[in-house]
Amino acid sequence: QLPQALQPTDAGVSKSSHRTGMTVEDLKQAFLDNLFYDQGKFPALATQHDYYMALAYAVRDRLLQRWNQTAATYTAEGSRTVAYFSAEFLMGPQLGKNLTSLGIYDRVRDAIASLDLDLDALLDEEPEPGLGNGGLGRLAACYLDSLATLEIPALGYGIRYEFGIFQQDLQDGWQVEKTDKWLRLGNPWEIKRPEWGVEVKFGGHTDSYLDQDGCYRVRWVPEQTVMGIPYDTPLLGYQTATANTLRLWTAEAPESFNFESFNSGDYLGAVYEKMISENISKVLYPNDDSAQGKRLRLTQQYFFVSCSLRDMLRILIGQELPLEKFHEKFAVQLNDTHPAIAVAELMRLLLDEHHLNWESAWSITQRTFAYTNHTLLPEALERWPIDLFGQLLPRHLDVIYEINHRFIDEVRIKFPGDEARLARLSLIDESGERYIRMAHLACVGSHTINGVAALHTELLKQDVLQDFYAMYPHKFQNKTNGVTPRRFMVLSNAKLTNLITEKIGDQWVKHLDQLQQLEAFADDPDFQNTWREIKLSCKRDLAVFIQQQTGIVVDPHSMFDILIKRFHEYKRQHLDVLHIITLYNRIKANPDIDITPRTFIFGGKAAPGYWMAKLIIKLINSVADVVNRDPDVRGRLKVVFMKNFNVKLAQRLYPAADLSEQISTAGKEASGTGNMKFALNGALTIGTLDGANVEIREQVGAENFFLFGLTTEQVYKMRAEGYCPQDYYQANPELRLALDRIASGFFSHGDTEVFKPLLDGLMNHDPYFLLADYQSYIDCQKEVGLAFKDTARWTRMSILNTARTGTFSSDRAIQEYCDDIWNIQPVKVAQPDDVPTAV
Ligand code: TH1
Repeated sequence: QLPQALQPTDAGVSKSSHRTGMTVEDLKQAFLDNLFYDQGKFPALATQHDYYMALAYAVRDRLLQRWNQTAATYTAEGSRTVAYFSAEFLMGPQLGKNLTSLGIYDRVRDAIASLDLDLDALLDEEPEPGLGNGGLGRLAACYLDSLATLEIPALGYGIRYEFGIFQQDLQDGWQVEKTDKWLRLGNPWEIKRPEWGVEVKFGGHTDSYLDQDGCYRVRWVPEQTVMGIPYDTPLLGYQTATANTLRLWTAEAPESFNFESFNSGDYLGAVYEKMISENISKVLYPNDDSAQGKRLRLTQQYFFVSCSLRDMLRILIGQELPLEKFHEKFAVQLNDTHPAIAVAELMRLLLDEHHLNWESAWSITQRTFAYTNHTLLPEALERWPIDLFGQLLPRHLDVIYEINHRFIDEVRIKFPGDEARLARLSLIDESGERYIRMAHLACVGSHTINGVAALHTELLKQDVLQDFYAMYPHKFQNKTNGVTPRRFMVLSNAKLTNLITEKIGDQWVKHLDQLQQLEAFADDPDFQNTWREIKLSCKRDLAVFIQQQTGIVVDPHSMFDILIKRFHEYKRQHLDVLHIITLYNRIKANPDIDITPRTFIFGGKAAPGYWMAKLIIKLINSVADVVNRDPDVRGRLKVVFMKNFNVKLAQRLYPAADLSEQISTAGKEASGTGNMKFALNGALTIGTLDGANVEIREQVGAENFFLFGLTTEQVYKMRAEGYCPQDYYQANPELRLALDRIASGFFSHGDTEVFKPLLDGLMNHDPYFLLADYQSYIDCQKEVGLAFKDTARWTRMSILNTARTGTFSSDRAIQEYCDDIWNIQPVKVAQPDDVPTAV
């Protein structure tokens, strides 16, 4: 029951007019009013973008009604809340998503059509909010969707980067980066909340003093202050009234900034400081699965974590709850170690600013945080040089030393006399230059540590975190990743969505396990036909788009064989290239050879400083140029590189895929989530036993999955025994021919230098075992080609993939986090219609 002061939330607000109404007429009127009053335009002057903005604001009004209702409910009930801390949120465009959540997609299409406008064109106007690199950021976005849909009170906390992930362009087949000016034309989904701005301090030194009670205390005397200003975006659950919040922080200079230098005539000095402050939230670091030991990166991490914890304290205190209840009010999830500094910051806030003793502060801290690890790659493990850390956060360095001191004592008791173990577990790496190990801070400061797929969690326990597993076995859990079917099916694949709903009703959208009911139709010829027609129609749509974007004509009847993800050697895009070259060589040797026609589609960005990854992109484009033009190929092979892969483009690709390439070296990909999106859309997977592929194969059945390659154990063993890629090159004529063709300059206008670093790497080290896995991959691809020709069999396999991947819904994942880690229950928010109307 809401207290009087909060009831109703919309007292005095105009209702059931076009401001919040849901009829086609209401929506049309809202759109026209917004065009006039918000955009200041009338149709003769309006751009497509004006129309997009007018529609976005109309939709936002409907969101705000639910958002206010949600906020009032949570406040009145003092609800326990999840705070998801992440340096990345790869949200994707919001307009279509919100139309789906509100259930007004078709009505809005009609309203827009009645004005002779095209909804698809307006949807296309929305710039992608690319505030993430890849899987990790997109996972955070899927989880926020599931939290709202499951009616769990939640806040996403992160950084409002002015420039998100760079835009990828191609010049002569090479990647070139352009800055991402996503905010240039304004962002209609966010609301700035300057009244909730907080101060964040950096630098300086610490000193000790005696307080009034004669207690010895430490105080931080910082050197620099910046303001964190929150921008809120409402996130509506799928056909619920729950609208949670994504709260992203922007850095600004404090209001009183450098008054002295200003008054002393140093105007430029003052402006310089303002500029420095604003740099903090300027740009997303464009590295996926690797750490950047830069001062600005640590500054970003501390900035958003400090802002968020202070914001949570404000909420706690606003609800008149004591500090001792912090962990009861909030469950904080650390999305990798990027926000792990939160452990030290919460300690500092509780100790220095709220004067709790160490034991109480530590107990609250440990009961607040849980840590998700997303990678086994050593280059991704974050470590900060002690000097850098101490300059920026001197007080936190003290706190970390004290945490470490107490932790090491604990280890000593559990493992007496084991000095080597102490060194391995220490929060400080002292093997050379001294570093702070952020994963260790996260492990010690959290009550739960989880991996993101079954295999990944096992490898964490045996390998990267084995000493922590020995110390705290009870802390370890697996939480296999999931993806939201709302965006990656309902919004992006309307045709398949409608077919499924016709067959099994509409409850599967929130209970994805119900897709199992499709199994009954897997062999039904009529259903198979419709299923195939839909896939073909999605492929036709993509073919049109490919031609618009690249000029390349592709055959929708060919197999669409798709590899889309960030470029990384461990993901082995170049293994796919070796397959293409092998097929091409076979055609050249025997032009009439019978092969299954394929369209190879690639997409993905390389980190700007990752030279080898950029070279692989160049290789794909070079091979594409030759293969696509060669008349001998007779269109049987096409190679397409779609530039600037992002959520928007992803939504066009998954529905049109026949084959999903998941070909990382076993033991390297923590989970993968693209693999789930493909399978859900009825693509078959060719993959290694890596990450969530293992569980996907278990679910869909081995006979509906194309498995190849070494297992993790075999990879480890081979590495230990000394792997010699040359042996494979010598022993395998087709492999040799493929590599020799690249080396000869065949794909590079005679240039024998350009791909040399790539080839030398493969021949001499091949740390990702491409040559070892080559033949197994080629053989498996042959099976794929044969299976595709048997359309009834392929269709059955496709249907079964969709039917059996319900468990990879992010709803399942989030429910597990709620039950096993956060201990949190849903809170019902009343639908607007149920809300008593204001008098
Ligand atoms: C990815 C993992 O590589 C991927 O396997 C997993 O599915 C995904 O996270 C979601 O769990 C990672 N992305 C990053 C990005 C950075 C650092 C580490 C990882 S792990 C910047």
